[in-house]
Amino acid sequence: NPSPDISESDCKHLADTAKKILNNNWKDSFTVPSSSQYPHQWSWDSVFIAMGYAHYNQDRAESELRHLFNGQWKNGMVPQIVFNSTELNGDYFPGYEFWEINKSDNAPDTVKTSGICQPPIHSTGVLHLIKYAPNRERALKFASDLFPKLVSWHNYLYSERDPNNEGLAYIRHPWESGQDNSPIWDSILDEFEINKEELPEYERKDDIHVNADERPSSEEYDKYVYLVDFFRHRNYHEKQILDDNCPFLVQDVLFNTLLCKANRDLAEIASLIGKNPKPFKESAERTAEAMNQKLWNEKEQMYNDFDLQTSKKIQARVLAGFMPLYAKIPDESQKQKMFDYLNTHCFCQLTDTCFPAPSYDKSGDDYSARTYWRGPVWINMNWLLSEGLDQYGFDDYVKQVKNSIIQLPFKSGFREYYDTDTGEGYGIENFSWTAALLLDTLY
Ligand code: 9WN
Repeated sequence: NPSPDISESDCKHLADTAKKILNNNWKDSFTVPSSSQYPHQWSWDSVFIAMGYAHYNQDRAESELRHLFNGQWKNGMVPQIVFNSTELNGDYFPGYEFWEINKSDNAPDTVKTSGICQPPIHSTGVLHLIKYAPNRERALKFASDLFPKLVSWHNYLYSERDPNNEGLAYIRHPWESGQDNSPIWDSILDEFEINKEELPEYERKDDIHVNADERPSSEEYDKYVYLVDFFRHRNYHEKQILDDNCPFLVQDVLFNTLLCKANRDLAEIASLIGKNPKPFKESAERTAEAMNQKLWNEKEQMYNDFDLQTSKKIQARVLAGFMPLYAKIPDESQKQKMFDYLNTHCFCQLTDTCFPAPSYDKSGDDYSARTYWRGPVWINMNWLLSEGLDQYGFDDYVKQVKNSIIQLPFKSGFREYYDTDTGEGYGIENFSWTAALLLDTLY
């Protein structure tokens, strides 16, 4: 129990509640992030969820990933959403019909998915399963079965999403980053004009169960929809999307960090199952090097995203800028600079009373304590941060971040995100990855 203020019996109770939440969100062969707000399967959520199950329900962990990969596209893309066929009319927009993925030759024949992806944390999830699942032999067999699909997913990112062969994959929609309305995207979204008449008619559903002021703005949603419309008009043809000047093309720090880590982990999986780890090690090194060359910002003491349309770094002081720690990308001098900035009032200093770590620098004018990816604490980001800091020996801060992972649900329930100062919970309740990552932290 890394949380000194919570008794063993309270921890046990908390873990039981977490398992109940996952159980309630389980839909026969996969887990929804939330039965009301997100009634389908989401890609990176499922990996975090499988990491929790790994400790106590190997069947479900495997089923979770297998179901997700059933929706893999023919070109290797693992889709952001695999739709729940029994909930096609549930409270989620954009639903399956809107994506029109059948326009693409690469879409799966029968499985219903969206037409974009999410951060590539899947190989990392599979290695986690091998490390922590009770039956290791079985986990290795599972990893062998999934191995070709993991390889084709990584290949997709390096072949389709890296036109200049830099070792960095681009994302083409804020939803692909997993951090939908992060301030990182402001400069790009403000820049591109859309003609309202050309925008397809749509109705948001994300504000039915959650307060609208905790969600992205309507201007942001217009841009999200515009981009989906842009892709479907081009039949999800990657070259066409590039040639027609897709207004959103970003080499994102978190996405590439997870790609680098996934390659390191796929190399380890390969060794364990008798395959050649070399190509994955090489890809990891290439990506790490490219991130240090292109995305490191010495002055800001963190990594920045790169906007491929303007050919400029995007200077936004987001927590995601510290994530390369997770893939051991920073060297000794970089890691110290990053930590010196992280450990300030901007992101919660060790001596502060707040809960680390807010998703955005608290000193920024546009910091918002309760708006989605513009300030609140997210448990998955805390989990990645604590794993990263741990590798560099920042033990005190690791303790504090892990403490947040436990204290926040203890105090405010299993919410989607939390207020760093008050610990109040926001977004939807009974959120799956909050439950799964709490379990992983407690096990
Ligand atoms: C769009 C499911 C997903 C998470 C994302 C989070 C949010 C979706 C939305 O919910 O995004 O993908 O509609 O708001 O930003 O990280 O995977 O939990």
